[in-house]
Amino acid sequence: MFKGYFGDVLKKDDAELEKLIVEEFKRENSKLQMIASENFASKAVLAAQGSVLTNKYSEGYPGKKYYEGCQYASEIEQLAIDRMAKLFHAEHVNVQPHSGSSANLAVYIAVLQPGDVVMGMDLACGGHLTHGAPANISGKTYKIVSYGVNRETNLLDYEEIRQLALKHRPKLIIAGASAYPRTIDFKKFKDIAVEAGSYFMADIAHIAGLIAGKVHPDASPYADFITGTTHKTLSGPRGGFIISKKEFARKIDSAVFPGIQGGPLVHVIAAKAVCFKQAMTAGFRKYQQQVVKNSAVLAEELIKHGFTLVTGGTDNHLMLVDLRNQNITGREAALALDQAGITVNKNGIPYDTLDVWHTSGIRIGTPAVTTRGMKEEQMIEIAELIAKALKNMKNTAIHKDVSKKVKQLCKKFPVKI
Ligand code: DSN
Repeated sequence: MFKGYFGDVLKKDDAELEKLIVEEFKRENSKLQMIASENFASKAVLAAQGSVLTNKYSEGYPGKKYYEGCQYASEIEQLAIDRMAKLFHAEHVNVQPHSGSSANLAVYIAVLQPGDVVMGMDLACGGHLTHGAPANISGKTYKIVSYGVNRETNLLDYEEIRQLALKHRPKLIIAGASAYPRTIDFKKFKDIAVEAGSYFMADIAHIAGLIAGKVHPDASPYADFITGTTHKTLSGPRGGFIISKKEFARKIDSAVFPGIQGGPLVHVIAAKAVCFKQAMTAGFRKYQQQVVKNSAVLAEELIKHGFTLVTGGTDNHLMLVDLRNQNITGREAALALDQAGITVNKNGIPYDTLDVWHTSGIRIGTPAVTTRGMKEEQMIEIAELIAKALKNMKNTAIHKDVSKKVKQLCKKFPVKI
């Protein structure tokens, strides 16, 4: 039976909570986790995050902390900064953002004034909430000009983005997405930003691991600011980061603290340091290559089973399945798959006519199953299981069989904890 890396400690003090954590682990271990933004953190990452460092306040930055007793907290933060700088060829790094959303907000606060024009990818076309969605503080504070994708190809249309930028002259242009299955051309974005007189920010939250593993082009040579998260393809702890050119260092640091945050999460920063060390290894590079290979095979197989993929396939760790030809909604598909043991999320497709609660698509990602050690052969099997489940929505016997096969597959590739 799974005990967790905390042994019996939690069980003795809080059996009720321990049980819930064990149940969650069982859920993660016995189903195929295919939400594209999720992954499994290593035991070392979990150990650092669950350490005594959670006890320490260390407001400020290494070399200038506002409390006493910060010598080790400072060293740990500096280690995380140095490792990240090396990994991403960065001039300046801030590892304190609690999340990707905080990282984005800090950049906005550092360089924008309320009412400034900002250009980001439309959430409905695969962008992120914090890139100017009306419900988010970004959409409420700045004048947002959203770009989408081409209606026919569903690809980013750089000429259209350029025209929009030249017309609106945004102060900041954001590249980056949550549901875009193709390579993003950061150089093209930079050229557009230069021509329009804009700052350029790349939000690499989804693809940070791919970039570190050199299977997606780097944004560092082009972006004034890079934001992201450490828990997705990087497979570290849940948290954010900002990379910037040196000239913005002071502005970025003071936007994070004291701008929008107080005490940094030293235990999370320590876990980020572990994750960055792991990301420098040859093994990590191989892992990222496998993530992308698995994604390509899964996409190809789904197409063979008669599914339509947005943009016709994938270059990265995720794919978007357009379910309109299957006559089911994204919500119906995601619920059915989860019941069968394959956890994905419903997702709007570009120019979706259904609302965000129902949607016409699902998003599928390979980072977590690849962390378990699954390869091309398993992707072929997973595509078959997905097809069986979605093409027989009312057949409980088939769904039971899929669920049984998923459990067998998960047993063969256990989550290492
Ligand atoms: N919510 C995350 C995702 O699933 O893509 C992005 O922040």
